Amino acid sequence: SPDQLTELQEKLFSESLKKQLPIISELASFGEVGLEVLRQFLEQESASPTPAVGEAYIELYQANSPKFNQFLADKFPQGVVPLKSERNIDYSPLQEALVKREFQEADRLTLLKRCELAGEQAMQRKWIYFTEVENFPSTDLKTMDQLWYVYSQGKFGFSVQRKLWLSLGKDFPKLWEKIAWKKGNLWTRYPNEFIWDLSAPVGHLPLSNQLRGVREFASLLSHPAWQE
Ligand code: UYC
Repeated sequence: SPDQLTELQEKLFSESLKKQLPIISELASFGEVGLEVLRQFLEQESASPTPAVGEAYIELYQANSPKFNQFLADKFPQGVVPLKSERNIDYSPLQEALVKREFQEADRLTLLKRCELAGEQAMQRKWIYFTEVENFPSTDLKTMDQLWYVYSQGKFGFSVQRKLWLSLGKDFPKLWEKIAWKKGNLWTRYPNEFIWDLSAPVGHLPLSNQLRGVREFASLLSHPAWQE
């Protein structure tokens, strides 16, 4: 009913993130009128992309309506997260995979982009030295982190992993359990044992392979980007 719609609309603009997310999915289920509310929300809130803004974008994108697709193409051709890079790296494939909720592809691209950031040799070897991570520009790390965070209802991203790691006193074994990278003595096996959707524990994605030790990931979580 129109009353119900008005109530949802008011709530959407005033509530905390946790309460906004279910409202967004409810609005999307109303069809055209609900999507119109999400369109307005996106226009008004896009200056500060939050996971609620990301969720509204994804709902409009997935609605497959010519009208709203046109709106997105005109107003948000690159999504809601500014794709800033100091090394001229194109983050649009990552943004696209995340919007389509193709998390395994997004994870693969996130490793690829880290190799691109590290340079030619890392591109060849397909993994990264911790010393290379120290030289990553904050801008690029923040772009990747924000993409994951905004398009995952706030569940995924390096900064989410860092927060958990700090809350566990920088104890990696505890972190592995918490984000389901290890169960007891058993490493979670790539790729099939990882959870490639939003039912995963907070901080589960993106992955950092531990085959060559923890230093690369430790360097990533200690990067000055997260203290700015
Ligand atoms: N893998 O086990 N992983 C790979 C993870 C380990 C291994 C890729 C994460 C433990 C091998 C990704 C965990 C281990 C390969 C991840 C995990 C191990 C591989 C693809 C839990 C054995 C093939 C990208 C911590 C005991 C490597 C990449 C190759 C691949 C991620 C084995 C994203 C988070 C210690 C043998 N694993 N990895 O980096 O060179 O290759 O072909 O962490």
